[in-house]
Amino acid sequence: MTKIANILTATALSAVMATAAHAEKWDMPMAYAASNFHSEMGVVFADKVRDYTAGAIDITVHPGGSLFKGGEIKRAIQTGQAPIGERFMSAHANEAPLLGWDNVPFIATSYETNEKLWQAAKDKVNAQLADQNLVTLYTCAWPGQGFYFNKAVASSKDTQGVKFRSYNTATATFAEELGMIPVQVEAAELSQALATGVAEAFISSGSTGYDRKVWEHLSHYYKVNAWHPRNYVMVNKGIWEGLSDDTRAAIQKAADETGAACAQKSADLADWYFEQLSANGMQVEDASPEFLAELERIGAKMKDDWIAAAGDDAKAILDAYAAAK
Ligand code: PCA
Repeated sequence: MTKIANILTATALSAVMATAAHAEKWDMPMAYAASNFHSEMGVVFADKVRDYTAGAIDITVHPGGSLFKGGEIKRAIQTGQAPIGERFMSAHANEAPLLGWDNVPFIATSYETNEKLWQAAKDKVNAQLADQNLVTLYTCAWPGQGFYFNKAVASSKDTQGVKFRSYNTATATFAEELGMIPVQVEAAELSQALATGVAEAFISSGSTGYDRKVWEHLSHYYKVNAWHPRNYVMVNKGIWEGLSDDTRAAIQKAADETGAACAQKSADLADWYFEQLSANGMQVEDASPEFLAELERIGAKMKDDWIAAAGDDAKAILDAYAAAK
């Protein structure tokens, strides 16, 4: 009995070792907190990939900017320092304006319209990323974006001179138009920036405010739903093309399923995050009509700026979106 058990164990072990010998180990840097839904979905994706490729691709997720900082992740993948990773797409609009497609204020203010906008933008965005040696596997929207402050704000009269944490060029523009002083800070460093007074306001979803426990420093959240920016999981194009057709199909299946689950999770959590901000003492309110009207005026200017920067492709995306709406 023992002998048979030993033989079985040995057989099982050599099977595991044979798989392991062929397994490719992939490190996957991600920028946001381990407990954030994007990062949790990264782990779901890694598990599915391991499963669907029968262990051939073994992904280890590194959340919170622990392997590469948020701002370094895309370059790390382009250059093959990491085969795969996740990043906030519109953070790259400064180098490729088209990648700011999801950051144009008041164009797509719900998950449904954001998905329509993505369908209109997808081919052009993916072509742009392919030029940069990247292949997108899935994207996932954040909840709607609104403003965090350390005081009540009714209009731009209250925002003059406020130090504002931005996460890309569009949010820096937004801040400047409101008389604020932008400073770019990664979500991973946000609590520290607020604690040290480097920043005293920012725009984001309820998700990042919750992750970073911003009620320790700030008092008000104004719902605006200005846009739903997306994170995307991307793979180095050369590495992707070096895989067998079967492996690529297995990874893409994992990506499609994870993208859908992540979208659902984001929508499910959106209001829950607001409840947590309130429960921790923040005032969570709709922006006043006066403030909103100002934001919409600024938004219209930002849309024109985006079209000017991204050119005909931007126009084509907005036209296709308008036709689909
Ligand atoms: N949270 C991220 C990006 C968008 C969001 O909701 C952040 O603030 O960095």
